[in-house]
Amino acid sequence: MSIYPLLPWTRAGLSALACLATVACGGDDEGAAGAAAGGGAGAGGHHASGGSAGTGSGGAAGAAGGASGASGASGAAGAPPSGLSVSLVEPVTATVGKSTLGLRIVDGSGAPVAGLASGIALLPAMDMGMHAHGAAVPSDAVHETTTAGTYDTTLFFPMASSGMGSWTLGVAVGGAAAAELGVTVAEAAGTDTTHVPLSNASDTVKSPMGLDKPRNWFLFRDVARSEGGGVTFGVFLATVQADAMLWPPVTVGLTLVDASGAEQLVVSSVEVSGSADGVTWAPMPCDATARCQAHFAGVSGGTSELRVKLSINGAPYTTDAAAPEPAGSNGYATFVVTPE
Ligand SMILES: [Cu+2]
Repeated sequence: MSIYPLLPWTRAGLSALACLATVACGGDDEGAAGAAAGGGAGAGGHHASGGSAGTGSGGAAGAAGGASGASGASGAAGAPPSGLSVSLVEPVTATVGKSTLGLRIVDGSGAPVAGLASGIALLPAMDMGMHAHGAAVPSDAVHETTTAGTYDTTLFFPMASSGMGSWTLGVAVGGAAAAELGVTVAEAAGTDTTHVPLSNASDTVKSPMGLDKPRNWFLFRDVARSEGGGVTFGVFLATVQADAMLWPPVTVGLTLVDASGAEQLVVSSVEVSGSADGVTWAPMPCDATARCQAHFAGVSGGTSELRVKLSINGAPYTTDAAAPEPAGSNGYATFVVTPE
């Protein structure tokens, strides 16, 4: 608890931001964040691994150094203007799952500062007392709006603020820490599924207690639209790196490192497929921002269940980390979907 306030912008934070900029970072796993259907069914699972020893934060701090390097792009943003002030645009409506938060950035004289989008890095962090963890940040998370000095940011939160933990959003501009903002993340409304973790027993990370446990790969609901006589459904795919603070988007080439910075896993293939009936499966191709989607013809515009399978490097990932059961339901994520 006491070490936490130092985390985001000291060792772990700054190198983590470097990782975000280059995408080449790796992962440990944190909190078995449950499959959060709205209404809060998901929060409990995450805490099941809580109550752990106080080593989590320290481990996080040590981790991040690893596989950054590369990418001159982040440096191109240059030095941040000095005296920047960053605040959240009200009202703040963050919920579990996909959320958009507005940032307002002004200079020392209070004038809006435009043109910063490519240099803004986000580091969401949840302080859970004995340990801390992050949330998923897409590579295209930040978009400048038409209102000068304001930026929309898209984040995917795995759990809600509660008595068990609170969220902050670290913001860096041009590689320098600019703000650490408190954010209240509410449970999602309704009954739609916000995200589902899948895992494979052979892909493990150290828990804060030092135990090997399956790494979570999260499918976050991204889009669900009624159109063309069916439903277009898409997920955003992220995983968790060894320090638990970084939840990188999953694309081919992603390198995951352990807490010492040693390479653990390189993503060489990502296969996502979906099914409305559990019988017929169709590819859900993933793009460069780790969005994977497909159109499901004939699915009604009402609430339905869509199933999504994930394979990484040819290995199936399941709801219980075990091999898929031929007649069971562990081989895919199930999303309750009410399309827009
Ligand atoms: Cu948490």
